Amino acid sequence: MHALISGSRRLSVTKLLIVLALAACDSAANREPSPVAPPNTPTPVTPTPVVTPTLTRTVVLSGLSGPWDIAFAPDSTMFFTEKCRGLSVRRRDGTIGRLFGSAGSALVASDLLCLGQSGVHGVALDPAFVTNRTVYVFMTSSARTNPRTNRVVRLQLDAGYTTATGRTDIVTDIALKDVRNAHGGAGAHSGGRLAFGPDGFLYISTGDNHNASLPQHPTRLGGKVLRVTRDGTAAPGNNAPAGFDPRVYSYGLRNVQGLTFRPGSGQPFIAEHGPNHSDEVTALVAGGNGGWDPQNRSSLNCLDDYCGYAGSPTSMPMTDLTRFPSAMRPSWTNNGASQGMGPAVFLEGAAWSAWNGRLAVGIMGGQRLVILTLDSAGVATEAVNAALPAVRYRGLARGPDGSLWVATDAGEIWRVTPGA
Ligand SMILES: [Ca+2]
Repeated sequence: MHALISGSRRLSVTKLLIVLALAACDSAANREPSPVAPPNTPTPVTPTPVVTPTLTRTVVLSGLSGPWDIAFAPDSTMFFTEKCRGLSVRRRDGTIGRLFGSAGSALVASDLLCLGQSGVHGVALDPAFVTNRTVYVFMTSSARTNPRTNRVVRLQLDAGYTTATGRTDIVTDIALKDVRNAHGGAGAHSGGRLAFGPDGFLYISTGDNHNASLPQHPTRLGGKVLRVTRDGTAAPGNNAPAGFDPRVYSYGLRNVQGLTFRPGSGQPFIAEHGPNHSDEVTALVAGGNGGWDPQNRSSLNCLDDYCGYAGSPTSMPMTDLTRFPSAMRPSWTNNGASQGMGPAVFLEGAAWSAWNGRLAVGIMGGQRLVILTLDSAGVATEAVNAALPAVRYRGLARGPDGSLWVATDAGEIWRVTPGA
């Protein structure tokens, strides 16, 4: 059983703010600007004071097993996934039901494979959920395709949120790291976030599997963001390059686990882990290349032909503008650090005051929640840490009332609201 905890804690944001000096930390040129700046030298961004909301944090669920993602029905019913268990629901009366996944679920997925980092990841509700009761789940399957794959399954729920039926696997060929290699165990770098865009299409994030060829591969679905219809077919307007799988919306990505849409413009933004440097937030465009290409190169000593952990920000960049001059530039690079940047969601609503419209990004290794201010072009101009506990931030979601929901690797789900 999941323990319900009603405790509530108020935190003062202002006193605990850490202002990160953007675009200024790692560059000697920026630390010691010359009197006459040479062309192309970025202008250092001066952190500015911000009026921050007071945050109230409530632990809603605890004792979960690897909670990964959260989604809401319009009636405030909450869905959450646990990596090795599957999809569960928290009904409005607070009761919990296991809908889909391992033994004990209303609908058992006998092929659910919990493998290292992989298992059940993202959950998204159909935009017409109120009428069609349809949800989508990203899962790793043991089905003996060769190799095994990640997939997206579609389910129908009953009115009382007690059963799941009609499983249909709408995307079955998302790359999975099937076996261990020199860079770690099987199941690594599966991506796995799901979200419907304001355009009504389902976006699916994937990962590079520690497989060097995937991010730039035209037809294998690793290191990508896919954009599909409810049936898993390619959405119109993906603008994938000639020869690419038409489901590909963006490619050249590493391990995308943050996926959200900017209020107003509707532009998708992603967050992905860096290797030993440079986590990245990137604003996606249709057909865009994220510039990640960890394929072998003679200048680096690459184990198992994967250069993703070799080299430096210069020799193995997250966005390789030498190989791909037109690659999508990152909005933010976590000041050049790699801290396991994962989930992301835009805050929305007047209650957030100064943070309304800002991008919340969860960091796992770094154990913090970053609030990014973006300019009209999507470039981060300021980053502050939210005054919240130091935990591994695994999942973020926006509730129907605008509240921020957080899934942590400590097995908790929180509700965070602005104001007292
Ligand atoms: Ca990139």
